[in-house]
Amino acid sequence: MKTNRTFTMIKPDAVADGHIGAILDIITKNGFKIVALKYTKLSAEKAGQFYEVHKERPFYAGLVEFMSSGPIVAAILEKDNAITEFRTLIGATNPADAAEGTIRNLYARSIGENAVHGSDSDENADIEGNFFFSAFERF
Ligand code: DAT
Ligand code: MG
Repeated sequence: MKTNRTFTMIKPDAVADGHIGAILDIITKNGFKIVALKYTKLSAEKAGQFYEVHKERPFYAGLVEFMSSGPIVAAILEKDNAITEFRTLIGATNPADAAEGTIRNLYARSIGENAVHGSDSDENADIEGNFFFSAFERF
């Protein structure tokens, strides 16, 4: 298991709001190397699979609908201590609680439409990266 990688998505709100370039710029300026990158769109079925861990939560249906509502950017990022460093860079789930200058503070619309995803563990970073990328699409 690689402990220096995380997985991210720029979610449909931030793509629709025109923030792909700004967000990738923040990510790379903060020392993350992009080792896989894809512009794609999740079907409701795929979004449901990705967020399966939340399927009993009251927000699950809305989350699946939102995440399949438009294109996203998926990426695997590399940096020492990537999971923790990236969670710090994106800020709290609810942008109202996200620290100044974090990606969610700058670009999220709401707790549900919060601009970016970041893996919460090395194990999930592996699972999530494999969900989107084959061995030929990562470097
Ligand atoms: P995070 O994305 O910060 O890891 P999470 O894993 O708890 O947060 O939840 C996954 C996503 O589900 C989150 O990015 C947005 C949505 N979500 C979480 N809590 C929510 C809530 N209370 N209301 C609406 N959407 C919520
Ligand atoms: Mg999470």
